[in-house]
Amino acid sequence: MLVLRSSPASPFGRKVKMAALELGLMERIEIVAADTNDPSEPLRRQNPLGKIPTLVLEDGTTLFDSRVIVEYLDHLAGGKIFPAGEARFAQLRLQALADGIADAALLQVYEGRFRPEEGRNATWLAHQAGKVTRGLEALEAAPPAFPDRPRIGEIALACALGYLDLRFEGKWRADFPKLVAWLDDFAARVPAFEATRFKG
Ligand SMILES: N[C@@H](CCC(=O)N[C@@H](CS)C(=O)NCC(=O)O)C(=O)O
Repeated sequence: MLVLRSSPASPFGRKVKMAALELGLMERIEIVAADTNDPSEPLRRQNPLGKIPTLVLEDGTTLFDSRVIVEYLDHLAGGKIFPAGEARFAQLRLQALADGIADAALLQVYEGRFRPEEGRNATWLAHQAGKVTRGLEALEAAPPAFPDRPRIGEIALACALGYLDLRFEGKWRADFPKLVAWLDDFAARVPAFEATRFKG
């Protein structure tokens, strides 16, 4: 079995789980929850960065981060969610943008979690929020069309939007109606999205 160290709320862990479901690999993966704040967590030996998702292979080799893991899973499945040729770069770019939105959102969450209120930096929070807003504006201007099966860029985007719903009470929805419609369509066509939703 492959072991995925993750947590239910992680947008990057969700991306890996959705990719595994889409690729038909979920039966080969055991998900073991990781506490990234626990200094005694084996995760810190599995991934010196102490980050999730981290994938432990059968021979003990570990793979991180999520972009490497999804490429590995796609390789195991014979190449389904990373298209060939020019289309590959459009998907990699979309994944980078979606992951960047999730990263900037996560950093805002961490600012609230790790810093006492009086130490929080409003300028830095606004800097991160700007990345999310500009990313969503770019996507709203041209929501990515996707064919019958989602590819890695679209999977990453759904996870980033799902994370904004989870941690920011879906406030983005008021300003980005085309992306709301895009996510509704994605959720209707890709059961793996609902199957990996964290409701807590
Ligand atoms: N670029 C990484 C980002 C992973 C990441 O930021 N994971 C968060 C949880 S969603 C984490 O492990 N945070 C704990 C920490 O930074 O110590 C990826 O794509 O996997």
